[in-house]
Amino acid sequence: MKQVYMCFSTDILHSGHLRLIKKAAALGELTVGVLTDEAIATYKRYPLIPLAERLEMFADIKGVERVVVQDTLSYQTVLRKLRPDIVVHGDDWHTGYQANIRREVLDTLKEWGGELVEFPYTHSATEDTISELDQLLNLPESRRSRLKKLMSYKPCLSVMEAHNGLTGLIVENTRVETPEGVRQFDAMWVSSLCDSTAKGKPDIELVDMTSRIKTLEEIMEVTTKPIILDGDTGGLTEHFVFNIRTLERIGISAVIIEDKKGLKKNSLFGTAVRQTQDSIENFCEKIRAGKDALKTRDFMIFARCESLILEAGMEDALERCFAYVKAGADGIMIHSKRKEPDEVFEFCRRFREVERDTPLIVVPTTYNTVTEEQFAKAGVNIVIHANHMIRSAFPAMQRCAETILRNGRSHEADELCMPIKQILTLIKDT
Ligand code: SPV
Ligand code: MG
Repeated sequence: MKQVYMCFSTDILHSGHLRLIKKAAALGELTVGVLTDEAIATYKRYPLIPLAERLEMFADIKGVERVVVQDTLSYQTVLRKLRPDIVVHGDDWHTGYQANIRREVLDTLKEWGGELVEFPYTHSATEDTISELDQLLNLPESRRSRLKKLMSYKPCLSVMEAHNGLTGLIVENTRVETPEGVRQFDAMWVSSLCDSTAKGKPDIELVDMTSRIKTLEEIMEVTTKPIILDGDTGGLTEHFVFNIRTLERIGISAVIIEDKKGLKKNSLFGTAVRQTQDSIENFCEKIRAGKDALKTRDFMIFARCESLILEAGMEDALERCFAYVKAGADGIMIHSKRKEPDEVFEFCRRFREVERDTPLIVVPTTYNTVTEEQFAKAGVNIVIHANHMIRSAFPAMQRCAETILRNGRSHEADELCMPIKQILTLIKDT
């Protein structure tokens, strides 16, 4: 009897899948590979049904002899292990990122003379319903816990700034194909700088928590990816404990609070403006009070250290961060405004000598020649691109405004603008 292999990433079965399974089972003894949550999350949405349940689901289908876990998008490892005579797939993977995977399957099968059988892929109306089910991913319980899950899957997460519904949609939906596969952002950063700037206000904790939460709600309404909030200093501890519960309840995954006090100014001013660092004792007390106020284990408080920004030195940064971890911080964000990454790398190395697992976060706005891959090697777990949606939008909008003023009409600005047809259909369900 011929050995047949198929792999599935779907968590909701429809008649198209069942027909394909029936055809595959008719060719021989069918093994179904089930992709791990981790592998699925790297290229499309996070699965609604976890791996263990999906394994059971496929095992119960008539014609499926056995199920195995496939833990990468690439079939190579699993195929070399099983050496099937036939691999079955729908004929919808000739283009895009899947084309590389298909080519690799063909090359691997050649090693033992196996063959690829492709059946016509049939779109099912159920798939439209499934994409509506994606909305379940934005329920607070589901979204809140997903940052922690993603951190357990991936050594380093890529996080992008969003400051309203539209930028949230861009972070949610932007995908690029690279030779290594599809890339997308893992989560969103709701920056105090960008949230304030979008409202035409300075980044000095003037935009209050009620307004910050309105921004969060706007983003959350149209997206599903987890959110890290820039919580500035966290304010008074007595206020922080209330605010943090609100954030946890609405489905935010983490807040980052910085160890400054008094009138906060943006860190990228460095020592050019007066900024005061809080005492280790006070800041640890704030972290402890925040942790005590939480109701779930999913929500995280990350402590942000400003010692390097304020030129208080590496020893001060390390002493503080070790204390913050002891006080219960779920991770450390080390901030720097140097052009070179040296001090951040030194911090990571020395921090990791003591704290092997505590998540480390960096915000490489100034030292941005370093890639996420290089940060991952240095032990960093989250890279935040903190302000790039608003910084790219502003010059584009200003150029358009100037072009219209200069010409007394908008014709010359057309090339700077998205076509009307596209803006009309940019938002789904318009
Ligand atoms: C923000 O994005 O608001 C931050 C990061 O706090 S930074 O602007 O670099 O201080
Ligand atoms: Mg900020």
